[in-house]
Amino acid sequence: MTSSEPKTPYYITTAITYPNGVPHIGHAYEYIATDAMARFKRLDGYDVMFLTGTDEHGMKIAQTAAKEGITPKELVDRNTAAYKSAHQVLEISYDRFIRTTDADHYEASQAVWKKMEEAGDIYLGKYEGWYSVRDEAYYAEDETELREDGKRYSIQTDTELTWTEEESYFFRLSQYQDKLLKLYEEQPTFGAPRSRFNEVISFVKSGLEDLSISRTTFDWGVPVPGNDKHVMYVWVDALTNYLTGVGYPDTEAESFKKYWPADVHVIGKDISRFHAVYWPAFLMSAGLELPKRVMIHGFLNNNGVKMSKSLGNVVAPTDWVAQYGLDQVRFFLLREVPFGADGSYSHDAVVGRMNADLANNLGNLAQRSLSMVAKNCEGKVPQPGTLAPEDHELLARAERLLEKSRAAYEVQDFHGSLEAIWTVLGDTNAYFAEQAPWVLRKTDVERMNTVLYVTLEVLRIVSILVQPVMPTSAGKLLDVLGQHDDGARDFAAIGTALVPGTSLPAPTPIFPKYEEPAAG
Ligand code: ME8
Repeated sequence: MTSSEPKTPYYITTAITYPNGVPHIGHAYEYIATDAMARFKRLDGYDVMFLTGTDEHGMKIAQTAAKEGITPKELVDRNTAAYKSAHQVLEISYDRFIRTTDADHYEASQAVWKKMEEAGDIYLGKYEGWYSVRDEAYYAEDETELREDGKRYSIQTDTELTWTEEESYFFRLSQYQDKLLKLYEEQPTFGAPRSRFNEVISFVKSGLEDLSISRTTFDWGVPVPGNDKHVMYVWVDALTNYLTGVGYPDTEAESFKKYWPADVHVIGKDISRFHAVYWPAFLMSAGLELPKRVMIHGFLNNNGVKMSKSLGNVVAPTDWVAQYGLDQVRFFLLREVPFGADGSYSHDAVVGRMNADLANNLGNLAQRSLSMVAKNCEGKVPQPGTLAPEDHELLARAERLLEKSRAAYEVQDFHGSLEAIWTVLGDTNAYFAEQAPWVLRKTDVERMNTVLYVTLEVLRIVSILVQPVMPTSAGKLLDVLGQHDDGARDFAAIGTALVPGTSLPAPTPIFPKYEEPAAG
């Protein structure tokens, strides 16, 4: 792509987190994956807009604040600061951090509401059900039980329920069943991975009821236009963040025209229904284009056990970064688990990846080859002789990694891209051992130069391609390979080659082995 051509826009989002607690490794997983995707597209020449943020309204926030004896605004100000600082520690390269309490977001949410109302999809009705005052939540009949005292209780929270009828606005979701099924048929990759998307499709096929979209029992939310007694159901306002982030309701704004519809919403499996059912229905109703893809990732568990405060096994991402290093954590999370699947983490699994994949296969190869260049080639990229078939073969395999990674990232298969890269690193380690340049040093200097050149070339391509996952370490590797941030690190540079004679800085080890701290 030449610089005169406009870049292709690419709009990617994370879910916006509820700031009623502090960030854990599951949130970090989603941020890091989305960040890797955004960085990949930037390096591949796209004009990327990356949105993340916090979902600050709703009953949960209001309740947590009440428990702590502070206002909801005080609570979200405090906790959102913790999320922002986690983003900083994790080097999340977002373009905007949206808070749903931002003024422009109120405007966007009310505009979407009005559009849905104009379309005839919103009506005032009555919400009836078993209501827990303590939980401020309704429960379905099968979530309740009648006990010996003649009263009904929530099975989940053990709270007493009363039959309640509340005025509520409804969205005519029932009218969207056929339209949604048509969407899923016409765009089979609207939701991914397929197994998770199939669950959504079955849910829609089983029939849709109209959705209650306002509340009157608390006021921490976006007021419903024209009726201040109601605030919007938090999901209506939360989903709208994706529009606010690019300038809605100003549909003529440059950012809106450029970036909407979003290329991909990255979310976890617990919120697929909101994103793949309610959200497209709201957008169809408001006459707006639909996102191209909803990528549903799995959940991370601690040693196979669900993270929970009561078990005390919740990992703070900042603790992990302090213990293992940021790029090590980023690499582990994206390499270990295929993105759509559930995954487990443990100390041993992280250390295994750090020592085998990073310290040995990549770090050690770089250190050994660059030290030889420093000692035997005056610290300059050596001049290769005629390439042997095995040299051509290895270089071709490394060059093919760009296409393989593009195909993998297109479907958020970070694991697949890294696996392919590490396979080539394995081949390169075997090549290095077989060619034994330290022996050639005495027998055939030209061949030694060729072997070192080919090895550095593979390292250059690999370093360029792992930048989205490990920005700092890949940058250091590119530094010691003499590749500066002047275009030489972009994917377009993969088709170029190291220039023999280029002076290289003294090599420094980049991926240390993890050593267990001494006991006691
Ligand atoms: O759902 N492993 O916010 P949230 C992996 N505000 N991902 C996890 C996880 C785990 N153990 N736990 C949570 C909300 N997540 C709404 C979103 S979007 C318009 C509104 C993921 O703070 C979860 O699936 O509960 C979601 O994608 C994100 O973290 C935020 O979760």
